Amino acid sequence: MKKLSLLIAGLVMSVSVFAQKNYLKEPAAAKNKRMQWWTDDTFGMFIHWGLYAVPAGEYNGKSGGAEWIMETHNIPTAEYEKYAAQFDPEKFDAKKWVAIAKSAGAKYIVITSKHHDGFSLWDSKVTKYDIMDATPFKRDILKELSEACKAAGIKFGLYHSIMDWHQPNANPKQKPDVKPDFNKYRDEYLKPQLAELIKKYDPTILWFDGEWIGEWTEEQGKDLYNYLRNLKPSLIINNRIGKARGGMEGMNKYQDAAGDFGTPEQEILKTNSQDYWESCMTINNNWGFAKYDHNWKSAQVLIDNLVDVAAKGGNYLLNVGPTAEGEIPAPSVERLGEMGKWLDVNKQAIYATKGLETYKQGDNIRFTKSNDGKTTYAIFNKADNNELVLTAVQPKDGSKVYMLGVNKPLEWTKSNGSVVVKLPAELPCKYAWTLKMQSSSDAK
Ligand code: H79
Repeated sequence: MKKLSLLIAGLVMSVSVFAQKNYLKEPAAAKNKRMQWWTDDTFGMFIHWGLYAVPAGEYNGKSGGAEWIMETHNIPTAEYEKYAAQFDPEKFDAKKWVAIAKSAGAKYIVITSKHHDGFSLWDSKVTKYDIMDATPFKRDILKELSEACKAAGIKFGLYHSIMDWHQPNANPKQKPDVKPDFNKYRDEYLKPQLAELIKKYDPTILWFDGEWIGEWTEEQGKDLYNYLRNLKPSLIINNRIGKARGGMEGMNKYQDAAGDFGTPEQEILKTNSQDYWESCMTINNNWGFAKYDHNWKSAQVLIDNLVDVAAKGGNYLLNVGPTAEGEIPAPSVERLGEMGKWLDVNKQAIYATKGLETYKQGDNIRFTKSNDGKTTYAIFNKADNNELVLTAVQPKDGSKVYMLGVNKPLEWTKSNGSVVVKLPAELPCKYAWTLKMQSSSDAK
């Protein structure tokens, strides 16, 4: 009898092991297909929101930190937990946030389900340290946002921190008298939370962070990657699920790493890359809301960045840090609005395009190409004498050259290897302009 039950148990185990697919061996063609929407979408909105919005970068009269404030000011857990009782964002309106993203031209959203502080923005069954049990707000933020995204045709993604300052088993500092058991945290907390998130909110992207802690290994990252893809095969997962990124530059420093894309943080790759990558950046200096931080990048800089990223073949994930009242700060909304207006005119040159090997000419011109390769776009933010001189990439002989947003084709001439395009007297937008032409055969 004992033997028989052992045999059955063995059989069940091998069947379930057998049913687990190894997604680390995914063929390139399958990966490319899975990544297609993400590459085509190019522009996403990152949202850092949690209890840290309450102190908003100030503790005991001292400024500093934002989403890292617990660490920056060494706030004891019992003290930090009290912010939960004050988290009551009455102005939170998921539809409004999604409308802001949409009118900015962002095609996907990535929001912090849990940042390093360990607080969960959804109704999690494995903890009371979440929006339903610990705050007076008692509304499931991820549920409202995921539904608003679905209704608006915006893809929904989640940022999730591996590092957790609140879980005693994950943080040696948390309770000095308790010996942390990281594997227990991983198996009984982290993984069940991620399974909950996939089941309840159907995210398209999982964006990990806080992977640099000593307890986490590439091996565990690979296991987690397979576990998650088996739960939802179409998931797109960043490279911070493992240990492969080389510092803030974000690209993998070794082959066969877990994860689908590189994650440069607060910087853009120096050149075009054929690997999948996404540059994440803040609009001011901080990710979470910080009341002292007024260092807003201009719309010009944000649009230049988006163009630069697209020309180098990447994605741009631009962050907002909403307030404890539930609002995206007005300076962010304004700039996102400018980006949206610009994209309305120039979207063809950004979405569903690829970067070129020759992705630039000087500082002021960037090139992209339609996915089918037939159309080349030259995007420029400065031109002298009402003309643009193209040397690095040129139109095919006989091609018409248009400016996006202008109906009539532009006059152009070619002499001594230079193409000179006469620009229209009236420009269709601010910040930067796009010339559209048929690709010449040497535009790689
Ligand atoms: O969520 C936002 C920030 O809170 C988080 N990432 C973005 C998306 C972030 N965490 N830390 N940092 C940013 C900066 C930390 C850098 C370091 Fe390191 C961690 C220095 C040493 C350990 C980076 C990771 C460089 C080496 C490992």
